[in-house]
Amino acid sequence: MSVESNYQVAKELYAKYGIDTDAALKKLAEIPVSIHCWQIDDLTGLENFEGKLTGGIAATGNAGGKPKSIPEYFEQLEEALKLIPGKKKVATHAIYHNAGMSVDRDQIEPKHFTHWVEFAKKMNVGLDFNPTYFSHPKSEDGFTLSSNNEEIRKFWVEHGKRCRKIGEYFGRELGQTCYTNHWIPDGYKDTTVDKLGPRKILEKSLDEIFEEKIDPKYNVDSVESKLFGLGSEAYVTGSHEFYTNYVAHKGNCIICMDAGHFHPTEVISSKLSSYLAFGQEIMLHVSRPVRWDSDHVTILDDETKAIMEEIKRCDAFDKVHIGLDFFDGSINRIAATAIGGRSAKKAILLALLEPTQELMEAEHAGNFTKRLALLEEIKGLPFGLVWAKYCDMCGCEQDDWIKRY
Ligand code: RNT
Ligand code: ZN
Repeated sequence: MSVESNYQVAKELYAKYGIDTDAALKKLAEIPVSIHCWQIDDLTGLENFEGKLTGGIAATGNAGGKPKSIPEYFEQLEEALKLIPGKKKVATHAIYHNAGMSVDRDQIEPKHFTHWVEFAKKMNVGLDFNPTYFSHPKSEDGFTLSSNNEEIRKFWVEHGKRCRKIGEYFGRELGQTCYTNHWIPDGYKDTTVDKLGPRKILEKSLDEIFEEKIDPKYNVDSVESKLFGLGSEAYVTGSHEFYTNYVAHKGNCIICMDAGHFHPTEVISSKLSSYLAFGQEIMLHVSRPVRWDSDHVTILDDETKAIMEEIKRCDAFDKVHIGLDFFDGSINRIAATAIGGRSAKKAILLALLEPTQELMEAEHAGNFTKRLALLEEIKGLPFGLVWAKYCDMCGCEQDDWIKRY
């Protein structure tokens, strides 16, 4: 049985439910997934290969093959990207500049990131960006943008400002908007008395960083909240409520939600519509928390499927920007990047193959029996055959690649 004849069978079966698989494949090809660059090297960065990861996040595991040089790093990233079919962006981080330790974070400039533009052009991908407010001596006491030490706060404000200019440079060079995501590790380990103080400082720092208007054609900023980190279990300055209010009041940036940054039974899929109701754009870090913010590789699990379904149901693929964020050092890092990217794409395809219109009509008519019955029956449709066709269309291996790892 060939991919094509299998696809024809699938096409017929989906058509019975009113689903046009050709249209779904066409739409899938237009939706970019932003692949984070840091699974390849456990978030070490190119700034300092001996650098230590701090900020309350951790890549555990010691699988071999971690890149030891800049060329090796890009070779591996390229290999991973080739295993992910369809449209992609790459999200890079400030510590992936090419100036070594001689240029501090408050001095970085677009010229230190030309290698990323070259790589993006070669791979035909867009770029997203992230300031690195961690893994640095000036973040060691646990506070950056919300620090009450003015020298430290200023240093990180300067970093944030410069990162937006790098985002703008990426956007201009590649002709597509760069989403620059600001995540800070700030918080306290134990019972916190002054919870308001650091948040007022953070507000001021963000106001300063976002003061300069940058054309949203080139750069849009997002702010990423968190519930807790290692060493900031009791209090995190940049909480979800803080950033939600910041975004709504200031209108100078958008929210970023990471699937691993909430209470264990709290899901981001159910939050999307509340932002979309107000016309807001959203940045996502699709990750997989296992009991805590563990940053396991994204898979085709219930929440990843629910996220993509929700975007489809809200018709918001142009408003919700899908990015990945995980780092697992216990398995091959190239394969880990590929597995996460492919799983996100699969989840998008599944969502596109949903008979949403019919489900909505049933719901609006009060026919909840039909809604549930239909939702359950479509789970048996041969989605894998459509996925195989997609990989084929994109010139991407379906499963042969697994043998190499
Ligand atoms: C940390 C945040 C953040 C980082 C990246 C590397 O908890 O999720 O997004 O993972 O900046
Ligand atoms: Zn994240």
